[in-house]
Amino acid sequence: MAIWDKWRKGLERTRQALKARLEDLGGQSASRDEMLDAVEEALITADCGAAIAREVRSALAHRPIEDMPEAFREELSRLAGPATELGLAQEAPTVWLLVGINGAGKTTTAGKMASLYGRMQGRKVVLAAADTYRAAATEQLAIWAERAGAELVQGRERQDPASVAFEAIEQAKAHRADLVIVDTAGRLHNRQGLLDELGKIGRAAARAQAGAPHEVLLVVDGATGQNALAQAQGFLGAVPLTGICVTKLDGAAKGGSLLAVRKVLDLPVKLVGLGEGLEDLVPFDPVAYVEAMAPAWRTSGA
Ligand SMILES: Nc1nc2c(ncn2[C@@H]2O[C@H](COP(=O)(O)OP(=O)(O)O)[C@@H](O)[C@H]2O)c(=O)[nH]1
Ligand SMILES: [Mg+2]
Repeated sequence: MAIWDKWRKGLERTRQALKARLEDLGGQSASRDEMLDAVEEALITADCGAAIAREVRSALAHRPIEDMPEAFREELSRLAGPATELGLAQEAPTVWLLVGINGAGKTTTAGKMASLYGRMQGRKVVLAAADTYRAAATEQLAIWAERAGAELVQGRERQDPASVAFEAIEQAKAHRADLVIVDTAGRLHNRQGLLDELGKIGRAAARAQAGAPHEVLLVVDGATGQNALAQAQGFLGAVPLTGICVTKLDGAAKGGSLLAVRKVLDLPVKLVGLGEGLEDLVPFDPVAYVEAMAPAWRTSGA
């Protein structure tokens, strides 16, 4: 499937939700206030959250009615931020760390990333299974490694996750691999325990390779809407994050949550998950995001 079709299909439900609220406005020759109300409600329906909905509303309030559909898209684009590449090491291997709560989609994303940046772009990838608390977590990553054609470094059960990350980087150097993607655990006995562990993994990576980790991506579940925001806030300021991966944008009509998460973290969205398959992870593209999400609607002035 072409990338554009993936975006459209993934954001189908969100687009329909926005459309249901916006598309009749032209025919009814709605007043400015009715239109602004509809825009605000539509954005809340798509889980952008009240702050973003108000922000877009006030930006549109001064525009001529006939410009509103275009201004709506412009605002969403501005809020989505620019497309940003993932950071690379000057000298291989590059190390990328995935963090986030249980079920957010870290392991799946690690596997999809190995396919996207490995097999599809010709890089040699090592996947590090640093979630050593559950045997099933390593098995799940092993299946992805197989599918993506990547090497897997797995720890013994209960092995210190930081030492698994360290060994994976050492193996990548020995095997002349380009990229190490570290999958981590999402749940520990408490939040501080998790954050301490992630900090320790980061320091182990830095000992093994200069400048590592070159990315620390927070993986958040976009299908949980405003809960994604709470997930993000839990990590805010605790781990030095460099970017966001929003998964499951296809899962519900809550694609606007991406905007809310970006705003609260003030970090670039770098990747999005648009489905469960190996090829359903794509680099974030704000133009495709807005085009796929914003329905075509006209105003009586247009
Ligand atoms: N529909 C959809 N499902 C996803 C996506 N990413 C992950 N999932 C599903 O989310 C569930 C949890 O993913 P997992 O990678 O195990 O989460 P982890 O606990 O953070 O490692 C799995 O059933 C995945 O198939 C996505 O982009 N779209
Ligand atoms: Mg996992």
